[in-house]
Amino acid sequence: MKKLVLLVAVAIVMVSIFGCAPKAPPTPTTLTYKDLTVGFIQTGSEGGWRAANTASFKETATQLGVNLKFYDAQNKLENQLSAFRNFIADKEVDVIVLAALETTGWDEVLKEAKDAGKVVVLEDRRIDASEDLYATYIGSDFAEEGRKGAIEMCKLLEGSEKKNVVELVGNVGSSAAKDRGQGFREKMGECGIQIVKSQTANWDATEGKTVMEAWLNESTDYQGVFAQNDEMGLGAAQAIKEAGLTPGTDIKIITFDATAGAFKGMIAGDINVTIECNPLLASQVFEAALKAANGESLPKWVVSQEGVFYAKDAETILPTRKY
Ligand code: GYE
Repeated sequence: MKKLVLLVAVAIVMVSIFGCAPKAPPTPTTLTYKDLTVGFIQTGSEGGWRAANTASFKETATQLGVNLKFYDAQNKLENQLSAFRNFIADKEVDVIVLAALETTGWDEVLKEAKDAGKVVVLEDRRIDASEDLYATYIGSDFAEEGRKGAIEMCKLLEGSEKKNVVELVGNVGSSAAKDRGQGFREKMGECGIQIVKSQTANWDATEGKTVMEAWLNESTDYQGVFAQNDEMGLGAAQAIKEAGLTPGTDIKIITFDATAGAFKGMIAGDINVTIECNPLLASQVFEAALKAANGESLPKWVVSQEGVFYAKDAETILPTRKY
């Protein structure tokens, strides 16, 4: 009551001094997708998963009418950091979307973005930064994928006297590589799997082949390949064949992503199992970007729902796959 009286008193004074009522503060306009400009910093263009992820952003932006400024960092962290600062300086950009190459090194630019009032949404890869520096992260639980991978490798090596597994790792420092490796190691002990070799092949088929060739030149006493993505697994399968062994039989192979390439590899008998990782994240990311730009608070992590696919089902399932 006291407050109301005070307000009325102020209004009367205002009208008497200025001859007009105080203006109501402007109501913030609710942005729509057509008002939204998104600066998207992609890792690069490595492999089938990345191509599907990029395509989902370009296609969905066109469908929704979002103004998408797309930046391909060519797998260089310094390129991502400079693009981030460019988007902070770009008055048109409302939201910065980041697929981080590495988990560390982001605090400074995130603080700059916050000071500049830019919304930041993480997609695909998580980072090691304080959650109040970004609106939300939309992406997979890579550790859970790793755990699934170990469980599947245990099944494949059931009854095998030895369980020597070699690990083809993604780009060093990325959350996908770190967390898949950590998740796999959490579970592998349950059936006595040993990781006897581990090296990065940067998500690449050719590098995967080269690294596996080098290992096979040293020894052929391996029972499994834990390839952190499809391309590296397909490269390893090629090396195993050229060493006179049979991939999928003499040496079991599990991969991650479940791209069409993995399904073809499973149909060919080279790959035994692939753990799905969903690249089609754009519609969720744009929805989150719009909500955050309109001041809505969001859950800090929106986890992708993903499955596991087996060689026995590959022929039937491949025609239904979107990537
Ligand atoms: O597994 C790999 C890509 O971040 C989940 O990056 C993604 C990974 C994916 O290069 O194929």
